[in-house]
Amino acid sequence: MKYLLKLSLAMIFASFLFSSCVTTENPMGPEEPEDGDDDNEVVINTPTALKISAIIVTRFPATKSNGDKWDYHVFSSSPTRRPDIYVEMGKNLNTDHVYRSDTREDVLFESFFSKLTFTQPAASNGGSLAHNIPMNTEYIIWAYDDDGLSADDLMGSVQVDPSAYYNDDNATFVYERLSNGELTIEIEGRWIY
Ligand SMILES: [Ca+2]
Ligand SMILES: [Ca+2]
Repeated sequence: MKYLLKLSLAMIFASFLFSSCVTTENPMGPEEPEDGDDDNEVVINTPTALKISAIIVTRFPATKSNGDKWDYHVFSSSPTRRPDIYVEMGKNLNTDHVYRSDTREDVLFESFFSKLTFTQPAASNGGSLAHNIPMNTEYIIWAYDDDGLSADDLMGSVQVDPSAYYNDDNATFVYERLSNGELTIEIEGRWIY
């Protein structure tokens, strides 16, 4: 009886040693690759910024809000009455703009597919594209009619909100159509991760 008790105690002790050996070995040992599971896991990346490379005007109001053509000319049919369009981008009207485009004179959209694509600055101090807009930051793009010596006419504006465009899909390219009233502006760019 005493012998059996000793034997069973010894076996319990041995199995305890064995199990403690097994449990302490795994965390110390090298990580074994798990087959299958890792291959199916999709890691959703979060962009740090939206890099805008082009601003494209696809629609603009035909007249000022009072019904007048954008520019005055003694002859009502003169093509110079059409707007001379440029765009600006910034956080708000009162801070420095990160981009001011060149101007397209006396713009007429010939068809539904007509558009103005802006990528170049007006001058060396006009900022530049591409420009990174950090996530959780909202920018505004204004469209103006360039009136030279007098104050330019504001044609409209749209808001750019990168966080609203990302769909947790690890996308590379961004193409968004932004509308406000009769102004439609499309932005082209890519996500920065
Ligand atoms: Ca004007
Ligand atoms: Ca004009």
